[in-house]
Amino acid sequence: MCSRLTGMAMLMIFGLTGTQPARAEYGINFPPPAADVAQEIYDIHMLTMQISTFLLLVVFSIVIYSIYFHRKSRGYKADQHFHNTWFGNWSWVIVPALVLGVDLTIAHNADAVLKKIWDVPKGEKLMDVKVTGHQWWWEFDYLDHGIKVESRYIPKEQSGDLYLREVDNRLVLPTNTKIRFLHTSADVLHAFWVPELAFKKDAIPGYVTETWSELNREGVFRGQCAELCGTWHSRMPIVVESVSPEKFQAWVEKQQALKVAAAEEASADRTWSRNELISKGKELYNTKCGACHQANGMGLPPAFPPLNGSPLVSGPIEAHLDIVINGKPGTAMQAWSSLNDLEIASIVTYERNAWDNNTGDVVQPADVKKAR
Ligand code: HEC
Ligand SMILES: [Cu+2]
Repeated sequence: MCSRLTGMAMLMIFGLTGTQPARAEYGINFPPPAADVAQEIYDIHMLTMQISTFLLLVVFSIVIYSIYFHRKSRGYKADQHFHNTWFGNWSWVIVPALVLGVDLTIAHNADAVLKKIWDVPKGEKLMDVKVTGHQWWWEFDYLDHGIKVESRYIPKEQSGDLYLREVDNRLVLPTNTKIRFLHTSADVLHAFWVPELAFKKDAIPGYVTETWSELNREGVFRGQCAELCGTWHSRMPIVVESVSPEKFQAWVEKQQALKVAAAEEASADRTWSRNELISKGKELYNTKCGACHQANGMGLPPAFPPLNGSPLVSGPIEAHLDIVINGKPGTAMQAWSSLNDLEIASIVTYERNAWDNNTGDVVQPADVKKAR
């Protein structure tokens, strides 16, 4: 706390002496922006800090001076005629007018920058990225490239110092490219927030809203879900990896190749062994389902039911496939139909054989295809 206060005092003092963003090194200012509009926000922040620091110094100097020199023990007699002087009369108007002038200066700047942020450039093609918030992970659809990225936090054992700040798959974006973000949510309110990109935007179920940004430097920028969205709101970090357009193109090609390979692997002609399905299924279950149903299958009742010992999971395969493929409307159990046949087959096989669920059942991709 103490070092924080010292840091803040330093920030205020240094805030007065320069306009370069070097103060970020103190670690308590905004992170250095990575987009022009973000820089403008940063500049407004610094302007405001400088004005308020200046006013603070003026006011406190007068207060401290008065307390010391005008104290009773010194025999100070209060001026009985101040209000009859010209300044005594007019200061009540002049001072508020000056303060209002300062306020309006800040407001005018802020308004101009806000307009820039909210007005997505018209008349040119922007790169489109659809950002969908889920409990509790992010889905990024690169609409122009046919790529989907699922981004989830990494557990403490693997993330070390970056706990709740690192993800398995980053949002890779090119520099010097205008990008339009389309925000929506699959369940409850979330908010996409990466300070270096300039904006914070709510993800609202049933609505699509847009923002835009243009990165001006490479780097790794970390943000968070900024709308309380349930138990693991804290497990929704966002990591943007900003790379040159050439590196981005190479990344896109690699993702597209991976997608083709996965689709080929999943094609229903192949019959998989029980062990193959279980080991694939375990990994998929732990990343995609474990947040709610837990790695040990015990869920978190009453919100999230256990799958261990669940009559549905050890009952007919059709009903099990049905809830996984179609979800259960009105609950947190979403439809997982975007997973391919092999993925669903392995997860379902795993659930039917994991923990105490020794059904011995094997579900093949062909069964999933039929159930869709
Ligand atoms: C965001 C939380 C969440 C995630 C993630 C999730 N589920 Fe669920 N799941 C639920 C909830 C809530 C229910 C209970 C729905 C209801 O009210 O019947 C449920 C129910 C189920 C059931 C039925 C259990 C029973 O006994 O009725 C199965 C099977 C199931 N989920 C499988 C999965 C699989 C497979 C995945 C991953 C691909 C998954 N779930 C991911 C929340 C989740
Ligand atoms: Cu969230």
